[in-house]
Amino acid sequence: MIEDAGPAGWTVERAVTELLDRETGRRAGGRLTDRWTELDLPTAYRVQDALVRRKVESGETIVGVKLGLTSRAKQERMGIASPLTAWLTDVMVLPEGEPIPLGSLIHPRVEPEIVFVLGERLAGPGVTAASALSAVAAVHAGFEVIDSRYTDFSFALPDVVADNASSSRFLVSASGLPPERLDLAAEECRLAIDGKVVDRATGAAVQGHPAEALALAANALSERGIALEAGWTVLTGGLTDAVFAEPGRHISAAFTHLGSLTVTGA
Ligand code: OOG
Ligand code: MG
Repeated sequence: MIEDAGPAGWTVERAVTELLDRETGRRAGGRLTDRWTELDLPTAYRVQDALVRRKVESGETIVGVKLGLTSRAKQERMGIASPLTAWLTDVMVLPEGEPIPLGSLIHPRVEPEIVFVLGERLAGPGVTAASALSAVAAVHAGFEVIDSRYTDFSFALPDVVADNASSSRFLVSASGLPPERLDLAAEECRLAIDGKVVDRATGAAVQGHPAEALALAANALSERGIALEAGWTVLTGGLTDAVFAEPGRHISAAFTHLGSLTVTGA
């Protein structure tokens, strides 16, 4: 895409190149907004979309979307109160039992999430939690591995949106349950490090109910002409604060009904 450069020579494509270089070079760096002071939210989403377009051009496939900053625990830790959306691709899938590849990441952190797999296409606007949930085929336990391309995970909202919301890897439990069999607001998750529980939260932590987060994603994406497709995976956002992955550290999440998951850094 050719477009006018901003005052400091910034373009969407230049920002994409910078963020992808950091990812492949395993280097975190300063906030884009420190140097590209005009970077606003709509432009940041254009960076995010262009970034995933580059990944698709290099052979990756879009498999779903994620929400970020949907719980108070995450919002308070990151200092940003607005939820956001970002893209998931097939390369981000971490098969269950495989370690987190610390050698190819920058400073990965792990957070437990409630995950939806869609049975039907879901397009906003006007999506409610109830209509969102009726498009869900199965609910799974999940972990997201986030790996910000900013030093110390320090960013403003446009920075993290441009960086595809720190997305890096994710894993989803093998078996899911139909949503009607669950009370997702009450579903509890206990997060443990090496067997010791360090945090806990229920699904209500995510926008009151994870289906509210799904509706939020469908409605927000519709403003950019994007629908959620049948078969897509949706990460509804970290239930608790994230914990750092470290060599040999076992991080596990035990849910009331969704089962348990463990990941280990290696
Ligand atoms: C931004 C991504 C947030 C979540 O689940 O809240 C996110 C970050 O924390 O680096 O994925
Ligand atoms: Mg997340």
